[in-house]
Amino acid sequence: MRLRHRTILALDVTDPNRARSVARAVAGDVDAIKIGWALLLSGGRDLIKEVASLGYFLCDFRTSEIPNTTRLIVEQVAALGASGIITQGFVGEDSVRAAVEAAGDAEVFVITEMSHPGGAQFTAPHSEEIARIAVRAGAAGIVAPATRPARVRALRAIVGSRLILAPGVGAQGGTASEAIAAGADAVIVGRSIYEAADPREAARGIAAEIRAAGH
Ligand code: BMP
Repeated sequence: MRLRHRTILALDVTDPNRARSVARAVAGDVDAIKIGWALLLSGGRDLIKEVASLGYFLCDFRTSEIPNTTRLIVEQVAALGASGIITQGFVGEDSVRAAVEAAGDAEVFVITEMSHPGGAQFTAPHSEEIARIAVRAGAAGIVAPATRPARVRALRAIVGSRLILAPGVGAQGGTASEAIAAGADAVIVGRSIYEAADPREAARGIAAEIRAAGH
């Protein structure tokens, strides 16, 4: 992933026309567009392929499966044109390895500790172990919570130069500048961009906040 804006759009928009217009408006001001189940189910494969053609398509079907099922899903995701794939880490090293192997040229990002309050219940106590699994399995990076910058800092010490993508900015209470200062390479932002009156300006504002913080 080439990071110019250090901002990734989470396109959690279920109206296909709205998704299309937000993606087109914002594509030049973000480094990647993340798409998950909601848009696949509402818009179908053709819409996903259309959005994928706009730039770096980060596919977030976050497989939490046994290795064989992980492989089957990740092969389909790679065939959809994904440049990056998000997978769950709590499922264990064998499943993470299966995702990395099936991804081919696509980069794999492993979720360590989730950003919502519930993420502190089960994922947080194991996030450092999951980050070590991501490194050993050859993942391109991890996903870590912008809502807990201290945890991003701790996980950075484990993953070295691998990428850290941090969701939880805006609607979930985190800030882009704090996440980046703690060691994130980029932030993943959904509602604060796609619910804004002008999504492009909102995306630019986040990138500007990161630049202004001097990172
Ligand atoms: P929002 O900025 O609207 O809160 O969206 C955040 C996005 O990041 C959503 O797509 C969510 O599924 C994803 N995400 C997250 O919020 N926390 C995590 O720990 C991992 C995620 O992928």
